[in-house]
Amino acid sequence: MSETTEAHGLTNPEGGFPPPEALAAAANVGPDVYDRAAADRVGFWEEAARRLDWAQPWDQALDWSNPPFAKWFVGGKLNVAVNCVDRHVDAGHGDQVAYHWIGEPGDTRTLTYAQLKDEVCKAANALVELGVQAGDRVAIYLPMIPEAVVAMLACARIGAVHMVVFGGFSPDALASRITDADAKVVITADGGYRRGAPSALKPNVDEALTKTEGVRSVLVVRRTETDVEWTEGRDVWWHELVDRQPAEHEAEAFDAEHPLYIMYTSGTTAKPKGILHTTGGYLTQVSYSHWAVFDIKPDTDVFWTAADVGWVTGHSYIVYGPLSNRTTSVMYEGTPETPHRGRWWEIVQEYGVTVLYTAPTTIRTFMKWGEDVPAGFDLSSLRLLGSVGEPINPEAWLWYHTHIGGGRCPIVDTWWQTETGAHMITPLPAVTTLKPGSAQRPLPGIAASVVDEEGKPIEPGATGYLVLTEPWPAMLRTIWGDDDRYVDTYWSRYGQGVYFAGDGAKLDEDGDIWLLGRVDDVMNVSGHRISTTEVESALVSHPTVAEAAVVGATDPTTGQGIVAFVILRGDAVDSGEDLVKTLRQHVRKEIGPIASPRQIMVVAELPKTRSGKIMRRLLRDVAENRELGDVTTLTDSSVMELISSKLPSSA
Ligand code: 6R9
Repeated sequence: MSETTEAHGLTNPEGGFPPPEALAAAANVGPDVYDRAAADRVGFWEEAARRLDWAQPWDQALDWSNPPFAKWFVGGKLNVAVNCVDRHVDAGHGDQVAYHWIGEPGDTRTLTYAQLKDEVCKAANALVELGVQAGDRVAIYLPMIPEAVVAMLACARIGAVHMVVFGGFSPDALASRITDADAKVVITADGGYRRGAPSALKPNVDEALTKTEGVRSVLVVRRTETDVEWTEGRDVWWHELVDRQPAEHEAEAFDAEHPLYIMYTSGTTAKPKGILHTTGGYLTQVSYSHWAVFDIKPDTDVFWTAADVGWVTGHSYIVYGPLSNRTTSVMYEGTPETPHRGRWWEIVQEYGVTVLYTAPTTIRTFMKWGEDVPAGFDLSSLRLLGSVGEPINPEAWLWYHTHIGGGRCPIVDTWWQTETGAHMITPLPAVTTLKPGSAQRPLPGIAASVVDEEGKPIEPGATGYLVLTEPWPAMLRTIWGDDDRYVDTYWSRYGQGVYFAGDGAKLDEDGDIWLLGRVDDVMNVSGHRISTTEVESALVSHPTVAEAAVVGATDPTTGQGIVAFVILRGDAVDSGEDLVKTLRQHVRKEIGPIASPRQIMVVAELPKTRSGKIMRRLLRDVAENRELGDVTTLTDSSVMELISSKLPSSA
């Protein structure tokens, strides 16, 4: 924790970053919260659940009589859409902006809570007209436009289960998800804007539907005005069906354990897992964590989760968390470099964004572009920053803190998963003295531990596996249609009631948790366990490196050899062998000789999923000279061709 690095001219102070006084004085949550939650964990979550409107109170807060199948708020009933929209309108906040939406080409839309309510009611009526009933599955394959939020809430309102598929996924990926979830309706658009051009969606749906049966209707939003093929009797325009519906819809309250949505996460190899979330517990934890971790002030904050709704982060922190807390949010359709590299900072300046939440990969991209870009904008409205998706290396943390946060904004590094539904390990901005690179402590009400192979808690200073030792309200309830796989994947490794997260973690002397990436990203070099994250972090701490991806490739002598792919910063010169030597030495110095990469390759891009996770599996294929595996979940599949063509050894 004491390391101070000269790289990028940023320093990492010995004592960490204490909470800013003004923020702490006015914070939603103070230091007492941890003891309160520890004294009565379930009672703490009941208190959090009372932040919502229940049509019928629960009889039992937690039923854990049949682990790992949890039931929260048993007997309680509520409607998620009413909690996210109607109750704010009823309380006189109808004119408050729910979303400042910004299209990539520069078009904008403002949606107040009252307007959102009307749209959601109309869409709910439209789905009913299409024959959708409570419990039916509806696939949503949309760009980042307001209709994505409206469609999700309309489903929630009528008790239909939404299943959002990221717009960058292929027809095959869409088809297999539709089949697995047995969706009856698909909601899509003609296309969306990405990198300055319309990118088609409807043709992908048409193709997907040749590979799966059971879809009766396709509801199509017009966004790009591109021509689309039309299947009469199946396809319906959103503006024709939804716009003519009445803006009134009587919402029914659903059981706390009624399914809310399915979200597929890619497994490493096997078929994607449909993670099932339910109603009451999910909304409770998402709402509480959004309010506590981002210190949300509904009357003054402008909150921006710069992510896609096709990722769980979008579900929990673009839609359900912010709306349940009556937040004003920014929603942006496009990519950060369109039409210029200052687009995000222009948005922060124009809308006065106060809280920004994004992924380390994006922060490293901004580092690569240089601090002069954000320096050209007024970012003084920002008061708090968040990070999610991957371990954030200290360099990127410090850069974000200095060049985006102006040195005054705390950064909450939030560890969680599609499966956990909401934040699990995270600092609290008014309480925690921040350590760059560490997610630090479990959220109040969450029980976590770092254990060894046998499941015994490790000593401070050691490395092990992150586990969750008590059920939590927003936990997944099962894998859709596959209870056995649910039990096997998450709950079998350490026995009953212990959730295996699949992430490596280190405990420091203060008991703070440092996430080390997925366990399958741990390399074994001559019997030493080295995390890819550690080596990546060391590489990125060198002034010439913007981003790094590290994989372990089979090695005849050492078991695995470390292969690194690096992207240089904009102003760095690729001096060939000299640079490679310098970087090797740098890693040696930072971690030790054992971590020195066998091979270092300078590349222009890295293969990433939409949530910003590097697909190391594909890099491993390259490093081991294999045929590439499935590339359908990449944002840009041409990246792999570029990388392969650069490889001297892959010929
Ligand atoms: C929300 C989300 C989950 C995996 C998780 C871990 C990694 C997410 C992190 C983090 C370190 C953080 N991860 N946040 N690692 N620090 N703050 O990303 O969900 O797409 O399901 O991924 O992401 O490896 O296990 P999901």
